[in-house]
Amino acid sequence: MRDLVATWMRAAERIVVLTGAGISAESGIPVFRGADGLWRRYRPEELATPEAFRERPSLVWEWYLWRRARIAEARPNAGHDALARLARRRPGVTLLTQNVDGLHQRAGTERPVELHGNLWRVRCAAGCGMSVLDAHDRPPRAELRCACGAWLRPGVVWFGEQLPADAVAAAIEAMEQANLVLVVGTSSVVYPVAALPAMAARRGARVVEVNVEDTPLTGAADAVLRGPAAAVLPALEEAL
Ligand code: BJW
Repeated sequence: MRDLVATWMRAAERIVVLTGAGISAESGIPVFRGADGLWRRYRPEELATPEAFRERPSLVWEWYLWRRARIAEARPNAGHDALARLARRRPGVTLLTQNVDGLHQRAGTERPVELHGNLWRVRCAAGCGMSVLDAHDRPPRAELRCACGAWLRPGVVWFGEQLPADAVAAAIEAMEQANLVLVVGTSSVVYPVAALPAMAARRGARVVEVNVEDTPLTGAADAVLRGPAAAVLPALEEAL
């Protein structure tokens, strides 16, 4: 199966890679869903909402600062590295990510399209326009209040919020032009991102899933590479 996918990739002029939390799993970053997805007794779905932040901003910040600390200690893994090399070697590769951890950038991928924001960004929760990217090598900002007095919030997309319009536009354009879509380490249950591969498939693109288990996308994929991204992606690169 891997050699067949490599053949498709060699022939594809435009490749879109769509990643989710699974690609960072082997860097030690917990995924959202499943047994490892819990933080204390909360499910991510209970914390990643504007309502949770309105009701308990300190608790939500505590979760994000805990995640920042884990991510700061983590390193990009062989899967991130393989994708960064792929994008450097092949001009027609676009990397879309749902991840907010910044590990693709740290692996050397320039400007991945961040569909759910970035956890190192903070912005004013009241929308005064303040938005800043904290440095990765410094401790997270202790001051969680904006100069206007409102709370600062993580610059990520919570349930019920719109995705950044420029990222969505870039993702749709890439999907419309793709010959092949590689969907890596996502449960494919969170919309609108979960609908993107089908958009490319309708226009004739091949869809390849890389995951350790079945997802709602699996049945519709043209090929499935079963296994951890940090092993599957370097092996695929070798076969190219
Ligand atoms: C490995 C591995 C290894 C493990 N190697 N693989 C249509 C239908 C139904 C519902 C909706 C719909 N449209 C919108 C909705 C509502 C909602 C939604 O989708 N709900 C569903 C859950 C039912 N969507 C939204 O609310 C979105 N907004 C929106 O649609 O706005 C519309 C609007 C219009 C007008 C006005 C206002 C609004 C926003 C969604 C935002 C999602 N945010 C989060 C949090 C981000 C910040 C943060 O990080 O804290 O994004 S939730 C969380 O899920 C995070 C992720 O990016 C996202 C996806 O998760 P992901 O990456 O797939 O991770 P997991 O854990 O689910 O899966 C990991 C996978 O890896 C698994 O498959 C493992 O097997 C695999 N794996 N190890 C390879 N080593």
